[in-house]
Amino acid sequence: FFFSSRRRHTRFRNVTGVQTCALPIFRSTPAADGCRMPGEFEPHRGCWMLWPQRPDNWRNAAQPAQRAFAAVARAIARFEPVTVGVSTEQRDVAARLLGSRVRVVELASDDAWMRDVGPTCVVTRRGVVRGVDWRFNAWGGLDGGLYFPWNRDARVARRVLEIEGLQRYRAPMVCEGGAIHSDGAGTLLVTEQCLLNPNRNPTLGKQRIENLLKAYTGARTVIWLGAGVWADETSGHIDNLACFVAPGCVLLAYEENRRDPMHRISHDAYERLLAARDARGEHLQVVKLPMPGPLYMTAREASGVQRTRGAKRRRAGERLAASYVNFYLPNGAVVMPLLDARKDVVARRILKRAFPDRRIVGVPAREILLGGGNIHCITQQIPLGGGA
Ligand code: KQY
Repeated sequence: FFFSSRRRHTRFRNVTGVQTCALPIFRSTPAADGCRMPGEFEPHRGCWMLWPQRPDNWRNAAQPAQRAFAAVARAIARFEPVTVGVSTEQRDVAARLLGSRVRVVELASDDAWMRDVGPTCVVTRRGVVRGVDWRFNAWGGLDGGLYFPWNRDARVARRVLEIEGLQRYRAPMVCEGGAIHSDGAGTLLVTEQCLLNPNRNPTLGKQRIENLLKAYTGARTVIWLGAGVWADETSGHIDNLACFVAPGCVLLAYEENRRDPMHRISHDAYERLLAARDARGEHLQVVKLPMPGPLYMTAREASGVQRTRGAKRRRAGERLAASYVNFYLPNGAVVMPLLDARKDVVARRILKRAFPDRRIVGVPAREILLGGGNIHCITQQIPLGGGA
């Protein structure tokens, strides 16, 4: 290790009454240190989110999105501690909407996608939690990225780890938390569309990317799916397409309508999953989760989003990348997006069957979808771990 004691803090700062410390960075990798990336379904210490405010991504000065984010935070806070990072100017608004059960800390960001800008946590064999800080380029940098600049987002993972008092690995590749799902037992699920996209790591080939993913998550097997959800502006994040229920079982967003361009994507993913073996050498059970919609942005919704040169333009009639796979798993529950009254009930029933011991809590999520993601994308868990 680069250092040996957690007490060797280098500096202290205050964030809304939270004392934080910048811990030295590890020069080794999580894999070399015997770490693994837990599944999201494993116990959590808590959940982190960010507060939406940019008017060129969220309509009507972000007010409807803020209400939706607050509903998600309050739903999760029934099951585990939630911290929301907010800008100084939004602190009071956020605190009022989030209520007393949610911790609010000042934290600068460019938008509100904690899954992608927050740390990916790993645990050592002794159960000590550490964080991986990936390089971030706003889902594609100057080649199709969603906004510019993104320098505040790029610092979020580090700040979260400082506030949590967790040690950090700095990964030498662009990646987002929503681009990987772990089964906690050595298997990673990813899409080629995202991780092999030249707008992420143009100088790295597939084998090098796979090796880096393994080095920084402790995974031994990477299962590559092809494309992500149709019209997904993240270049096809896995977290909108498929996720693990437990080792050996995957939920897949599946579009049955053969005339929908999403059908071919779902079916390709289904076949790849059936053919795959996980890190234990086992085949996977694949559960199909129907998709909402198709859903489109209305003219009224698009007109509420400010047009700027620094952010992707929102257009009326655009297909929305809606998926019920984009849920969050707090301790003892599933917080799922409600997106389409005709399909929500079926999705809820399938989720209940997949997670019989968890409460299923639905939260209206169209406002989050309008910003380009959903409940999973705006949350990031800190695993409980189990060590000293
Ligand atoms: O899929 C995610 N993990 C994040 C979605 C980000 C969308 C940005 N507009």
